[in-house]
Amino acid sequence: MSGKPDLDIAPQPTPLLSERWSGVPSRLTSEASTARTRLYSNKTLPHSAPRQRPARLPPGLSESDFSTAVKDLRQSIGAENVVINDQPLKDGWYLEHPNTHDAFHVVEQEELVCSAVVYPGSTEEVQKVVRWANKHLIPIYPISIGRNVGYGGAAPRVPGGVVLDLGKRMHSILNVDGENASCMVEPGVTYFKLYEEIQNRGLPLWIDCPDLGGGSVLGNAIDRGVGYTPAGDHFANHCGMEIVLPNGELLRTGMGAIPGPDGTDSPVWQSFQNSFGPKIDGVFSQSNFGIVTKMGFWLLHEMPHRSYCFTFAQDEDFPRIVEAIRPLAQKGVLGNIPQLRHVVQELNVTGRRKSTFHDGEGPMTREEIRRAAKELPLGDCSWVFYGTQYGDAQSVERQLGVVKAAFSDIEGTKFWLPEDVPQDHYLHSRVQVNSGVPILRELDWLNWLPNAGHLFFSPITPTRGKDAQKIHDMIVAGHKKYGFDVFPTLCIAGREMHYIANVIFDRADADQKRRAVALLRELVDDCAKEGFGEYRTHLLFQDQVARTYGWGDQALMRFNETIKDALDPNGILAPGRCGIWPKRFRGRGWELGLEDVDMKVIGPKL
Ligand code: EUG
Repeated sequence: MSGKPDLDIAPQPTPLLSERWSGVPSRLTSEASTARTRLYSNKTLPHSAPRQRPARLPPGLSESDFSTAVKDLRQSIGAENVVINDQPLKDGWYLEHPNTHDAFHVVEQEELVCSAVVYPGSTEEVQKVVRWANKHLIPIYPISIGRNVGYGGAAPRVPGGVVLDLGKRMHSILNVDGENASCMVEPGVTYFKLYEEIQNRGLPLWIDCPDLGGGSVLGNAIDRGVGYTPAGDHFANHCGMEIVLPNGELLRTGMGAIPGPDGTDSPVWQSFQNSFGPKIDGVFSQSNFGIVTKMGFWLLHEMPHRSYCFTFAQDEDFPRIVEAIRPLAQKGVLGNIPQLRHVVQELNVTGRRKSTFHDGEGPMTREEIRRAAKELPLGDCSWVFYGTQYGDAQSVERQLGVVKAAFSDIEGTKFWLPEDVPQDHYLHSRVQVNSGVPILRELDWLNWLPNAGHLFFSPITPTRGKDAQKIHDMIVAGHKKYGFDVFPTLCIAGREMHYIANVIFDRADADQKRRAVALLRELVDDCAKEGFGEYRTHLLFQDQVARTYGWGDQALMRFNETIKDALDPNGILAPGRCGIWPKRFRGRGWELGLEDVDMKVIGPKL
């Protein structure tokens, strides 16, 4: 990059929730502006650069085909609701994020981009867009908010696809039912928005949120995301969906399939998850079979809670920690989905730069991590377990006794309560997230490197020391080979753990981007050889991951393709999402695999 970057780091307020559906609640304005200033101070890339190439067209369409199609759509849903993506691309940051491309691009910024963004204002308009896509054979890619960070953001899998940005005009909280402890939301409702609404109504209810609060409640659930209260499995806590099918028809799942009297909704839609016959909600998660326009969720009743952490002395304690956790989790002693983090996370969640601790290339050494950790509130340690117990004080005290006893055999273990650490320590952030308060703390990771982007590698490991160690060893070896720091966060349940390795790279460094891709490709492959797979992955790894689930000569994929072809014969809905290609695209060189590290062109290989 040449010249002086046009950095716009003047302290400028980030959009508020009261001004913009995707904005930040006023209680977080100062955190947001600090985060923005800090992130931008670590940026050397220009805010935006002139486009190197003409705007992308949908595959197979000429410029004039596309312009005819756009004219057609503008007439049907309003000219202002169809925007061509021909302006300079801006990566922005979490709260001012793009809906045109992947802000954390691991390929060239202009590669994984849409041709246009469309803003439907109602379910009927979503149906219109779907019928339009069928007529013109244009791939559409629905997003709710577009903050699927580390997994592809707002980008369509097929360059030149049309992004269907549902959130901008469909962000109503359709219902909050205090008696049923449930709600129904549209795609553009963020955790921030739902939380504020429940607070404003004075209801004694909790939501469950992930680590960052700006995502879509609906979008996160259908991507099968995780949160940290007792209702941390988001998809498992949904109740009822409304879906626009790829042919434009409308479907309701669960008890929503029973029409209420006089055109009303069934009164049990948010009370019972099933209908009669096959339970089909699952096929609309991590798929491209329909566009979810409404979704119900169960809420929790607020309750007293106590967050805490344990520190463990040795890296080698890892399998013993896992063994100690398993019975606690299976018996329900652990009230939530706790996190186990390596101590290096203590460093990067302070928002400091890696260069504070390490000179030059390559990952931090163990000695450097140890030296830096010594200066932090929890001191020199190896693993940190962040948990929360729920219930009245006496009950929490008893539960904590059981948890402490379980870890007592591991030498050097220390127990910490929020009052034992300074106000700015991460444990206070866990207090909030583990009681359903959406925040922004985890953004601090991205100050580790200049222009930081990140990718998640997210295998499922058994909650069993031996297997967890095996996966951890593969991840450590891979990171070493490709020169990345290992940032493991494990979200732990009784029988499995979501092992989340966050690969942080400098978006200005093409070689780092290439190495990040090579690392992910290799880890997906290594894990698959041992019978392990990922729960979720970035767009560009979805083909590879989907095909690791290949038991029975790709029986699962063939089943998914059968459904896809039946529901979407023209292949217009998010082709390639989760590795599922409609027959119009299938076997024509779109699929990406282990060998696709240099992805100069995302599209049919010649
Ligand atoms: C995290 C957890 C995830 C995920 C991405 C990030 C946590 C980061 C359990 O799933 O997919 C602190």
